[in-house]
Amino acid sequence: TPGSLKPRAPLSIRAITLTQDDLKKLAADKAVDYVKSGMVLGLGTGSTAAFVVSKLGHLLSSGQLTDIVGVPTSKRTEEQARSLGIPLSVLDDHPRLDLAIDGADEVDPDLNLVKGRGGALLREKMVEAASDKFVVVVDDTKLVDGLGGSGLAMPVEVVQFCWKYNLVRLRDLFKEEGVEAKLRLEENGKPYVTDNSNYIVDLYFKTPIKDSLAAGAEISALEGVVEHGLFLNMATSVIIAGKSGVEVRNK
Ligand code: ABF
Repeated sequence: TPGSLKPRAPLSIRAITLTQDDLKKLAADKAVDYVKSGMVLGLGTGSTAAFVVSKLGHLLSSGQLTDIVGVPTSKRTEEQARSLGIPLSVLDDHPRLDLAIDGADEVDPDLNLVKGRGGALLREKMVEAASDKFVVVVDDTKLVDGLGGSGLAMPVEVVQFCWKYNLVRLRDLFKEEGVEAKLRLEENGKPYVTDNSNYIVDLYFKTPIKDSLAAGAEISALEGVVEHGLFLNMATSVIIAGKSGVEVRNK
C-alpha cells in the first residue's frame, strides 16, 4: 500500500568541477568536429592544441578519419603527431591547407589574438596564414577586452644578432604605454631559443594596446624582428570553453 512506501532519500548530486584542462579538452573536441577525411591540417602548439592532436590520432587509429595530412607548427607538435601515427608534411609540399586548429594566449572581442607564449609563433603564423580556415581553441580565461590586456607576455621573435639592440628599440616603440621588454630565458638562465634558432623578446603592456594593427606594423618594420605574436584578422572561428558550456564565435 502507498502508506508502506518508505520516503526516498534525496538524490545527492555532487557538483562536477571542471578543471582548466577539462575545458581545453572540451574546446579541442569541438574543433575536431570541423575535420573531415582527406583534409590537409595545420597542427597547433601548446596544451590545448595537444588535445586536438591526440584526438586526431585516436580518430585516425580507430578508422573514423582517413587520409589526413598534418603540417605541424613546432618540433614539439611534430613529435607528438609522429608518435600517434599522423602523416606529416610541410608548407613547401602543401602550400595551401584546408584547416588549422591552434590555441591562443589572448582573444579580443574581434577575434584578434596574442599567440606565441609557447614560443612557436613564427611557424604558427606561417601555417595559419596558409590555411583556408583557422579555428582557435581556448578556455575562457583567454578572453580579454583588448590585446595585451592580460598583463602577460606578447612575444616578438628576433634574430640572435644584437638582440639587445632590438629589445631597446621595442621598448622605445611603446614608451607611452610603459611597456616592459624582457629577453625570454630558460629555467637555467640561458636565452630561450626558438625552433628557428632565434630569441624571443617578451613585451609586457601596462594597458591594452590601443591600435594593434599599427603596433603590429611598427614591430614588423624593425630590421632583425622575425615575427610578432599579434595574430590580427586571421581566426575564422574561436571555440571558447567555459564552466557554462562551449561557445563558438565566427568571424
Ligand atoms: C600556442 O600555444 C600558442 O600560440 C600559445 O602561445 C599557446 C597557448 O597554449 P595553451 O593552449 O597551453 O594555453 O597555441
